[in-house]
Amino acid sequence: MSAAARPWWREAVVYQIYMRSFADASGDGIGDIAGLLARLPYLHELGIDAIWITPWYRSPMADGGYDVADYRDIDPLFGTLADAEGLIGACHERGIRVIVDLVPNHTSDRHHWFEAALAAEPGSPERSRYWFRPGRGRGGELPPNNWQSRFGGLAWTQVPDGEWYLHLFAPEQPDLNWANPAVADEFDSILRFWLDRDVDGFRIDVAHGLMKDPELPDLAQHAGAEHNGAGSHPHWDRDEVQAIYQRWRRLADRYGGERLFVAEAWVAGADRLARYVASGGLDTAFNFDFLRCAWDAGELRAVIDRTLATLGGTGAPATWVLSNHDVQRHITRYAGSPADLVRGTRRARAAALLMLALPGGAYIYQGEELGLWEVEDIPAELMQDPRFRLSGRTRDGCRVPLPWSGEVSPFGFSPAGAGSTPWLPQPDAWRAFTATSQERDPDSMLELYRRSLRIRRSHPALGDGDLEWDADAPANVLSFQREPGFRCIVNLSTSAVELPAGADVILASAPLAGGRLAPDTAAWLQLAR
Ligand code: TEU
Repeated sequence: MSAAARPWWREAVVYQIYMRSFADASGDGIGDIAGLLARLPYLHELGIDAIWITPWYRSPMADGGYDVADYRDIDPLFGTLADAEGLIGACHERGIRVIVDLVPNHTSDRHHWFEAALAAEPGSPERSRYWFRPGRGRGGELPPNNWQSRFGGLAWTQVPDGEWYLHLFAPEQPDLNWANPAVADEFDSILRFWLDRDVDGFRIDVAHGLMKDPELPDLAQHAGAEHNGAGSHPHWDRDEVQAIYQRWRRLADRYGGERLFVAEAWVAGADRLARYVASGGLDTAFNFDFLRCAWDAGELRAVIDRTLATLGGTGAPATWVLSNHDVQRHITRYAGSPADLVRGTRRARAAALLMLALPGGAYIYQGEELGLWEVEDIPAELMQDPRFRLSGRTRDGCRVPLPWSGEVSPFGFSPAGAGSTPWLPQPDAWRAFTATSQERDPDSMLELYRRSLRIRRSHPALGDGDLEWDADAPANVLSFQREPGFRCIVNLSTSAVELPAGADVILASAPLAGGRLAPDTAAWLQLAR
């Protein structure tokens, strides 16, 4: 496919906006649409193709907005629907596409459907939009089955009349019953609402969770994980979910304009993931195998090969992702134990060049371009993640508001003199990691991202396509070539390696020592024609 003929999303670099933590214009310590609008020049300068905005809808914020009370309105914390429309237009003027986050697995317990369900009788049509069931035991005092919430504890909560309702996440997030046609119709209408506002795509939250075995059987002891790899787990990655996505595909195709659906699906490996992008369903899926992979040449190569081989059969492009708002930031993940952030940062710089050189699209999570790490000392009383309350494990450490400028918190996140504090505390050490300070430093993480994205945009070998591994690469070195004339080399070994003769280094993640590539360093090379 020629570059002009292929859909934009086959090679897009998408920047994830976690709105609460991106930029605060109103001064309440929580990021908002006006803050994002004011920072569009920064994103443009960074050189990304699209932004994905995590849920901005009306929500009681029991799970940072992943508990939606009204899918057709914006939460007042973030702005208004008119602000959202204005933002979409402003992004398009700058050539930035907009992907919104669709949350179809569950609503908020404050959604009018759930309020109506609580007010209605057992067995009513209102209850049948969710999963209400009588309990077990003599007086129904035991939950209907043994399913567990992803956030910890039972996946069932009892209501005053004795019935129980299912929630695979927090109790404030009741699961919708996708076997009820009213649910599917409602989501068709929600998709149209946002397509009519000209969004370029949707990220599908918990895409692997929508269908449940209608018998709601107990999980076998060993099947408690997120998947069983066979399409028959009682509630994860069931084969029937694909019919929903085929229906959405048909709906979006009527709009034209290459709308993207990207699946957030935690499943058992590349084969299962390929189902989401095959046969007229979603377009791409987050490659969490890459995100979960250790800093190890053999393991990385195996994930890359498996990804490309499995997707090859579907025609869908690969995606690559290192961090998001649910997982430990990758600098910390790569820092090893005992945690060595210098080592973590060196590896993260090399990983960025690896990710951006691979065939397909890539996702950048806000702040990774600033070299931010996981904040691990947030006091318990300031934690906001519902998972912390339910299981003691928090995701707040990767959600701390960004440092933009200045020497003290809020580091330009909120306007000067706002008098508020950011909704999660920022480390003092981030004074050396603000966007403004990095803009002046050619060796900063920000400059590495800017330069690599600029090269990626203009180099004909990068983006969509394929790769060929270099058969002569030394042990623990990843080296691959892309045509025309490009090579990426990543040194995961413990000693420096020679670069091939006659190649020009176009970018390196660390200074080269006498033409040699140090450990935990990557380089992009232009090969002689
Ligand atoms: O996450 C879905 C999900 O399955 C998570 O539990 C994921 O496995 C875990 O966070 C990895 O550590 C999505 C959203 O990304 C997350 O922020 C929401 O809390 C969740 O859905 C519920 O909507």
